[in-house]
Order: sequence, then C-alpha cells, then structure tokens
Amino acid sequence: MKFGTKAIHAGQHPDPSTGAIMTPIYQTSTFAQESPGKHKGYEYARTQNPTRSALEANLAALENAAYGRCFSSGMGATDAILKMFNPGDEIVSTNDLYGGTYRIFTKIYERYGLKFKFVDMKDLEAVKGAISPQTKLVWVETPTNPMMNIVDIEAIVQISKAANALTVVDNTFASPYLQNPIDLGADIVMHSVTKYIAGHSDVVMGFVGTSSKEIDDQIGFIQNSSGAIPGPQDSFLVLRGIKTLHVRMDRHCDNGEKVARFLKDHPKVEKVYWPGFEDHPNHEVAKKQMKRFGGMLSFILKDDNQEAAFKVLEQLRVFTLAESLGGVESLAGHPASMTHASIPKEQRLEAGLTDSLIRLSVGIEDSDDLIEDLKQAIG
Ligand code: P1T
Repeated sequence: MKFGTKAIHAGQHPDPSTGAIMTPIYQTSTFAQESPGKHKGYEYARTQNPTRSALEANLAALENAAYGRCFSSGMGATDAILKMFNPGDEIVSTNDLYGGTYRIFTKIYERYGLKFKFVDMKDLEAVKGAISPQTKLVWVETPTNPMMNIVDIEAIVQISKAANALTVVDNTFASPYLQNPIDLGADIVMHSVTKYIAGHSDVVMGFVGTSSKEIDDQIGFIQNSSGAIPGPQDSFLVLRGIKTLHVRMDRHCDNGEKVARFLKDHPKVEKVYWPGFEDHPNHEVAKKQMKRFGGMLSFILKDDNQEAAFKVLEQLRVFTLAESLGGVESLAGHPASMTHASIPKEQRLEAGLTDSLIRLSVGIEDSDDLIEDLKQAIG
C-alpha cells in the first residue's frame, strides 16, 4: 500500500460493536476480565489501550517498521531508548541536535553512567574516530535542528554495524512522508509526534519504531514499566491529524521552497540553511534519502546580531513567535534563546548556531501572505 492510503487506513478498522468509522476514544483505565488472565487482549491502559494501539500500528506502517510504541512526548520516547543502555555504554551523537535531546543526554543520563560523544556527522571519518568498543548506539538527527544539516543515514549505518552498535534516527524534521530510516538500515526510528505527524499544534507525543522484535520487546517493557504513555484522547487527535499528513507535507514543502528562495535573494539576508539548495553541503545526500526537502529552514541576517533578529521576530504578523514546529500555522523562533538555550554557547557557535539565527517552520497558509509578512518584518 502507498503512503496516502496507509496514512488513512493502516491500523484502523470500523469499530466492531457499532461500525463507527473513526477509532473510538477508549477513555478507560482498565478492562474487565472473564477470569484472571482471560480477557479480550486488554488488561490495564498503561500496558495497552485500543486507541493507542491503532495509532501505534498506523505509525509503524508509515515508517515501514514492524513495531511501534507511542510515548507521552518526544522526550519520553528518547528517554525510553536511552533506558535500553547500561552504565559505561557510549553513545555517539550528532553535534547539532534539538537542545532538549542534548539536555537529557548530558544533564540526566551522564549522571546514570552513560557516556556521550558529539561529532559533526557530515564528517564520516570523525564518526569512525569517535567509535570505541564501548559504543552501543549512534544517535542521528537529520535534518538537524536548527542548522538543517543532512546526515547520510546509510553511511552511518555501515559504520555503526561494523562496530556492532545500533543506529537510531530522530526523524522529526523529515516526517515519515519524506524519509524512512528503517528502509535505510537504521535499527530504530523516533519522532516528536508533536510536530508534523500530529500537525495541528494541539498534542505533545513521541514515537519509537523498529523492525527488531528484540528491540521492540525492550522498548515495550520500558514503556510499560516507566509508564510515559499518551492518553486515548491525544492518540485519537493524532490519528485524525495523520489522515492529511501526505497532503500537508506537500504544501509544507512547496511553501518551504518559496520562502527559502525568497530569503536567499533578500539583500538583508546573509545565509539561508535549507537542504533543497544545490550549494547546501549535503544536498546530494538529501536528494538520495529524502522525498522532498521539507518546510523547515533557518537564516541569518547581514546585520548579524541578536537585536536585529529580535526586531524581525517582533514584527512578524502571520508567522507566530513560538517554540515547536510542524503545525499547519507558520512559526518563527530564536534557537539560541529558546529551543537550544541549554547548549553551552561555545558548542552552539561551533555548530554555526549564532545569536542572530532565526528558525522558520513554514506552515501551509497561502505562500504570498508568508512572503509579504517576511518582507515587512525584515524591511
Ligand atoms: O517536544 P517533544 O515532543 O518532547 O519532542 C522533543 C524533540 C525531539 N526531537 C526533535 C528533533 C525535536 O525538535 C523535539 C522538540 N523540538 C521543539 C520543541 C522545537 O521547537 O525544536
């Protein structure tokens, strides 16, 4: 089945008791048993809930993964993956990634004995050099947040396989419509479902998918034991949002390209980070592993200081200044002071994340209005 058909149908069946087309919101914490252990497949809603199960099956299908588990946030999903590892294990990660991911690595799991190394994953030799006998996982985020770097998933998988390490890809910026890491050899795919998948800025949720039964058993055990599960109402909202994922993504991509090209030609803009440009350092890799280039981009002004960036952000009228991304409405953010504030300044600057960088999540409004808004705000 193709993507659009799976988005609408995978994991979903008319409700057997009423024929309802939409998966019901099973707002219940527990399920009746005929005799101890004899039940209809559901015992307690932390372990399984039918609304959540339908969503998990749907998302697994969209990622071409055999198994999927949903969590109460993207960070909950990341947390569950990290809990698979033991003190002394090493994780090699991209040096340019969501600030919250960096924070859970360094402020929480380092205290529990996991070791993290951060490398520029455009440089495959640097990745090889960072791997040691203790490396158990390679953490890829691509496109990266917020520098829009592209990491070659197949090349990284080769390196981690040779070292007997697992590869996980945070696929949040691409969405399953644009990129499927499991097809490229990754062991685990994760998402902040909050973003493109839910798509309407009304839910916080995470997802972990894999085609390995062994990994899924571990993730399922952690999901049930630690308990960071989403409720049935949120699961319903995401199932509803997913039905238009492919349609929304094509418009995000169309608008993203128009805005990127407009900014590139703007006399007050110094540089635009968007993987669709032919001179983007990993444009060829993006073309190889992504269907299109997405609706996320970042840019810096010629007047390269925080005040100039703040002025633009304060003057936007259609774009809303806010954290998050991937919703139908356009958002603008200042990563250095917002989403990536937990990364030390020197480290941020090393990855190119300057104080003047503005990140845009280009929504699906009429592109003329988005461009007019940027025109008046940049001046
Ligand atoms: O916010 P949450 O659903 O917990 O997801 C965390 C997360 C994980 N991975 C990536 C690539 C992300 O961008 C995020 C969350 N990011 C934002 C809130 C943001 O504005 O960048």
